[in-house]
Amino acid sequence: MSLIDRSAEHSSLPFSKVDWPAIRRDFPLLTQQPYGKPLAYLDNAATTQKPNIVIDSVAHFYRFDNANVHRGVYQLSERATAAFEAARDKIKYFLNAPLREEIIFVRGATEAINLVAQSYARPRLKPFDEILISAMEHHSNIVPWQMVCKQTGAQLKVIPINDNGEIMLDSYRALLSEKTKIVAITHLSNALGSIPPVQKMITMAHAREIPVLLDGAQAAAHFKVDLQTLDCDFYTFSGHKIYGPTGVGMLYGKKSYLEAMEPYQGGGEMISRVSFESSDYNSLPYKFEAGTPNIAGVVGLAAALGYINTIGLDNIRQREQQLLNYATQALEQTAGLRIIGMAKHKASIISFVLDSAHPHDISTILDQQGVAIRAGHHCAMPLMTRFNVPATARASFSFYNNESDIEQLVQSLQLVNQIFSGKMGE
Ligand code: 7TS
Repeated sequence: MSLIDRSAEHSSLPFSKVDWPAIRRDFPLLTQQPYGKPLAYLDNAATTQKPNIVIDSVAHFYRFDNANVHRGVYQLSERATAAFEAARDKIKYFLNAPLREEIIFVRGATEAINLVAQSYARPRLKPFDEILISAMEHHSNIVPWQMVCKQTGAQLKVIPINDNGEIMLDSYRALLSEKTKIVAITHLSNALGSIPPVQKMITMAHAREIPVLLDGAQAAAHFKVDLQTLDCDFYTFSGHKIYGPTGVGMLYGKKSYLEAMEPYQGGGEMISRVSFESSDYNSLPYKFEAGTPNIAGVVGLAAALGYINTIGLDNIRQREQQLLNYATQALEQTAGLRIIGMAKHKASIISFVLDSAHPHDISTILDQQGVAIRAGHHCAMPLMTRFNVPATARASFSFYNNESDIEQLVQSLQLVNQIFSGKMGE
């Protein structure tokens, strides 16, 4: 166990006192030695590893508390319900959301965006209305809107980005119009690491009374998100990218919007009365939570948020910025390497290409050196087109990574260069 104080919900530990090596030891998977090499897990943007406290809380739930929620009147069910609803409060505080009923449990960011697309946008949009997204969205924040466009005749408009991977605010301003019915943008690009100026963008959209959805799938794990300050209308993140289990995530929506929306999934739990003629929907948040939820996942997610709070998101941000700077400098010195995405405001995600090798070859060779990175289009194919590359290699860092992981990455890239320049064994 690390030496951080788990009794405090919010850590007051100063940065210099945080024991990062001890924190790394909280993650049992990281001690593996693939091919006999230390594991440098650098695919945190795809999913994060889980600390013992999360693994243990899920196991504890199944061992001692497992029952369905909101239905049984026996002790076990009441305990499961209490744990489930306590997690909702935890998320509310984690994001500084105004109300607990504004937090809806879903499978993940993908399901949350589909929910807003189908329940908010679909019934309201008319032909030639516009949905505004950015050029650096994940497919999860593109395809659900394309589906709504097909269903309603609305049109998808795209805010361009500059060569550094930054939103072009003047173009955004010009694209906002009375036709714009919703703006949906990422809070942190999974493929570039760019952090868009979302606060400004929300203010600009709100000046025209246009609601804004922020895709926080990446952001929530890297820096403090304060929904009352941001004032966005919808926000989402996935549990598995924030040290929690897979298959669980959350959607925040302003109560006024959620109340006016019809659910797009029907089933148990989301109704207050059913007859064969008609049904009345349950109150918020349950009206959007049809069926048995991922209860153990929700419990694990609450444990993950508690864990993050004990380290402190400010400490996490500072540590990850150190790693980002260290890695950026080291990678820039690697022959033939070009970083894609040099935004001024970035989190710890670095996409790059090498002159000598295709990203898939890079990641295969790196794997044999114990380095796990992602290669491909990162579910952001239009972004690859924007930068005129078929794919990139991507290293994404968590606070549990360290300088040795980065050195292992850089040395392995030098090996790739040697192999592909035919200099091996000379
Ligand atoms: N939005 C962003 C910005 C993402 O990075 C991802 C997943 C999603 C939405 C979808 O999240 P899900 O949990 O619902 O799947 N991003 C990645 C990635 O970069 N590599 O694998 C998944």
